[in-house]
Amino acid sequence: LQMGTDLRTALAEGQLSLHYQPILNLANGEVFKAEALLRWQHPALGEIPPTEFIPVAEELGLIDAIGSWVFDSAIAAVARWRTLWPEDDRANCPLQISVNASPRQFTGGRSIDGLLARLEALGLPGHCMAIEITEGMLLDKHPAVAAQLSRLAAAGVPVTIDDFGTGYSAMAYLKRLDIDTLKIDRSFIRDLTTDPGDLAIAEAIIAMAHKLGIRVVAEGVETLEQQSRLNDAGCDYSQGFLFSRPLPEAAFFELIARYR
Ligand code: G
Ligand code: G
Ligand code: NA
Ligand code: MN
Repeated sequence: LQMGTDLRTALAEGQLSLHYQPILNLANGEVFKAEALLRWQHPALGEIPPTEFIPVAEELGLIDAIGSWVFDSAIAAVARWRTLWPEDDRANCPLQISVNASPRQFTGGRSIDGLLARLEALGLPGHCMAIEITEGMLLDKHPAVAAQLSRLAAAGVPVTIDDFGTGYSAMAYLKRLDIDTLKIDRSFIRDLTTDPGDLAIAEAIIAMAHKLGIRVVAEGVETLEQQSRLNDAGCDYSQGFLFSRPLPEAAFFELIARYR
């Protein structure tokens, strides 16, 4: 597989980068959260989307190395922000960057160990990071997943369920596991203002989450109408092209400096 060979080179030669998509706090208009999204600039083929190369990385056993690189790079970005804006020191954690994790990273890899060690080395509290996983990972009945989630919770690293509402899993895990945030999948947000069914689902997710002490991010918010409906429904955070596309670090820092 050519892509596998290229991916090894990409990691070694710095062709990977992270973009950051801000997550807006609807209650106060501030931005203290963002999602890190992996980008690969291939020297010959141009940008290759993560939906194409992440599955290859998983198959070839490269995902742990790439995942560790993602964790380290996201933590380094928080540390740089702290250096650039030393006055912005809310409890030592001026920014929370959430990173997507693949199942493999929870069931045998070393990247969770690496993440916790790196946070400690830089003196950053756990909530400077958050980990996004999908419901499917909780279905696998891997005892390793629950154990890793407990370790993250003990270290103060919040866990987000990504693409919430699209999986097949039962929701019992929501009270069993220490889940910080649900991210409503963007398929429910797209037609929110015209499809009463989508609005009902979003409202029900928000109400249920809040009763369980869980926060809610709406993903894929593209219009003001969607955002104000979500705000009316009590949604905590908005992420989507309306506020900002995923941005390179410098542009991301410039943008969020104006929202705090
Ligand atoms: O940014 P974009 O919409 O192209 O992302 C597409 C998909 O790739 C998303 O589902 C996202 O979760 C996944 N993805 C992006 N970055 C990472 C990453 O660092 N690790 C993993 N495992 N998945 C990622
Ligand atoms: O699967 P995951 O939720 O991690 O994927 C996040 C992806 O969603 C990112 O690749 C990002 O580019 C994309 N995304 C973020 N906001 C929007 C939006 O408002 N509209 C659309 N269509 N995609 C979005
Ligand atoms: Na995600
Ligand atoms: Mn999603």
